Amino acid sequence: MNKQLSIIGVPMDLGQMRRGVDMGPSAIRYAGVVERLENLKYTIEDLGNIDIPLPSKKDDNKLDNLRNLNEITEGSHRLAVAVDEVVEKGNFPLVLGGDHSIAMGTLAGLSKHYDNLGVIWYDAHGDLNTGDSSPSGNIHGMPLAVSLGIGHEKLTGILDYEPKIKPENIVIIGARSLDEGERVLIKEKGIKVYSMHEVDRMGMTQVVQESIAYLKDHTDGVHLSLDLDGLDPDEAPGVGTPVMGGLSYRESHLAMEMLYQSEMITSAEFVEVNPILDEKNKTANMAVGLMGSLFGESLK
Ligand code: B3U
Ligand code: MN
Ligand code: MN
Repeated sequence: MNKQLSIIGVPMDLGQMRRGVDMGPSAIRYAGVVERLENLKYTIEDLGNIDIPLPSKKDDNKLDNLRNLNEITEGSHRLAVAVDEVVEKGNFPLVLGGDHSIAMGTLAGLSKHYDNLGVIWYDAHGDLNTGDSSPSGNIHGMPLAVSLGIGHEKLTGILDYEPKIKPENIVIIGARSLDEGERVLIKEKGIKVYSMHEVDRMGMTQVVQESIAYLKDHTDGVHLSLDLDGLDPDEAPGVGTPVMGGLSYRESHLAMEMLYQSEMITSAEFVEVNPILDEKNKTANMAVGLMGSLFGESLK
C-alpha cells in the first residue's frame, strides 16, 4: 500500500434531498481518521474541503430530471482537478463525502492516470441511473452510469474525456435496491454484481476472492467507492437512503482486510455519511473503522 495519503473532503449534498450529508467530511475527521491512519505509519496530508457551489434558489433547478446539474458539474470538476493533482504527485487519494455524486469527480481525476481502472462499488444501490431512468432526479443515483459515459454530457464530459471506466472493470457488492433501468444496463453491459443474494449464498470471503481475481488480470489500479448505505442501517444508520438487509460490520471489515491483503487498492472514497441522521456519530466511526481495516490495522 502507498504510505503517502492525501485526504480530500467533499461537502456535497446536492446529489440528493436530505440535508446534512455535506457535514460528512467533518464527522469523519471528528471520528479520528487522521490519527487512526497515522498510527498505522501512513503519512497523511489533509487537503481540507473542496468548495461546493450553493444550490440555485430557483426551485425549478431540475433540468432534464437532473437536480442541481450545473452546481454538481462545477463541484465535480473541482474535485477531479484535486484528485488528479494527488495522483500526479504519487500519493493515494482518500476522498471523504458528501453524497455519492462525488464519485463522478473522483473517477474523472483518477482515470486519466490508468488505462484500465478497476472499481469496486460497495453499495445498496447500483447508481446506474440516468435522467431518463431515475425515479428521483437525484444525481447521487447516477455516478456509475456517468463514469461509463452514459448520461448528460455535462456530467460525462467532466475533464473533457470519456468514458472514465469500462463495464468489465466494475464489481458491485451489496446491491439490494436496483431500479428497472439499472437492471437493464447491468444486463446490457455485463456488469459484475454481487447482490445480497450472492453474499448470503457464497459468503463474503468468496465474493471478495472472486472480485479480486476478476479485477486482477486486466486492471492497472483499483478504486474502492464505499457507500455507507451498503452496510445494514442497524449498524450504519446515518445515511440518507437506508435499505434493510445490508452488509454487516463483520462482513465489511473482512472485505476491507482482504482488499488490504490483495495490495491492489490504489484509491478510495467513503460517502453518504450524514451526521444529522446518525446516532452519536456511529456511521462516521464505522467509516473510520473500515478505513483502519482497508489500510491494514487488524493485520499489522
Ligand atoms: N436508485 C434510487 C435511490 C438511490 C440511489 N442511490 C441512493 N439512493 N443512495 C435513485 O434515486 O436513483
Ligand atoms: Mn451510492
Ligand atoms: Mn447507496
